[in-house]
Amino acid sequence: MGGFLGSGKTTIIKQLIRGLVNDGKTCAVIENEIGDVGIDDVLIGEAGLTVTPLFGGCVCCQITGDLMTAVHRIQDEISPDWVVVEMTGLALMDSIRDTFEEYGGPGFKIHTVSVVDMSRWIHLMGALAVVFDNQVEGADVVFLNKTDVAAPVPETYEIIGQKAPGAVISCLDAAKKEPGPLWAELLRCIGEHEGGMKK
Ligand SMILES: Nc1nc2c(ncn2[C@@H]2O[C@H](COP(=O)(O)OP(=O)(O)OP(=O)(O)O)[C@@H](O)[C@H]2O)c(=O)[nH]1
Ligand SMILES: [Mg+2]
Repeated sequence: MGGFLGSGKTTIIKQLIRGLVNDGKTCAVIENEIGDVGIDDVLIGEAGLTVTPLFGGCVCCQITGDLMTAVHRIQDEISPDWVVVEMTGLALMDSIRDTFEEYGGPGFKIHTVSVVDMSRWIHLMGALAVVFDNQVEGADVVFLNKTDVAAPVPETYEIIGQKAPGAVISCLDAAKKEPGPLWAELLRCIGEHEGGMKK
């Protein structure tokens, strides 16, 4: 899961893993070290999750090293149904996807999710166009988050849709959303994206 700093990735991941665990699935979470809101110990204890902090900050620079090592270790040691990776806010989606495709190995299925902060996206798109565009372009699913602060308008879908052709776009206010619906919504979006690719 990628998306700019503070867009709501950790908030969404916390909701997703609660829903996922309620659904009887196992998961591991890989967190970057940037950001002051982590996946808290209480949640980890409750859900039986493993969090592997990556050394250093920028996943882009380290992706061929630490990240894949962490993913393989998790696969070997606990073999969860899902591995959820929170990328740093500046990570580029296409380099992450390429690396997972190259080093992930057989049986490894990748779903890329980009979180866009509705309260700041227009500003970010102007000021950090390269990062913004790359994070959205490479996504299978785009979550428009913080819709309680700024609701998307038809032009929002048009612009994001042009930047992310083929991505399934879904609206959230992750701070409020119940865990079950958010996990179900992600599965729905992934299914819709895969269905679209087969056509
Ligand atoms: N109003 C509102 N606030 C939200 C929503 N989702 C997340 N937030 C808040 O946004 C802030 C940042 O959320 P995080 O989940 O830490 O964002 P992040 O993308 O993980 O941040 P970094 O890891 O630092 O890049 C927190 O104060 C959240 O409570 C939302 O849907 N609406
Ligand atoms: Mg975070």
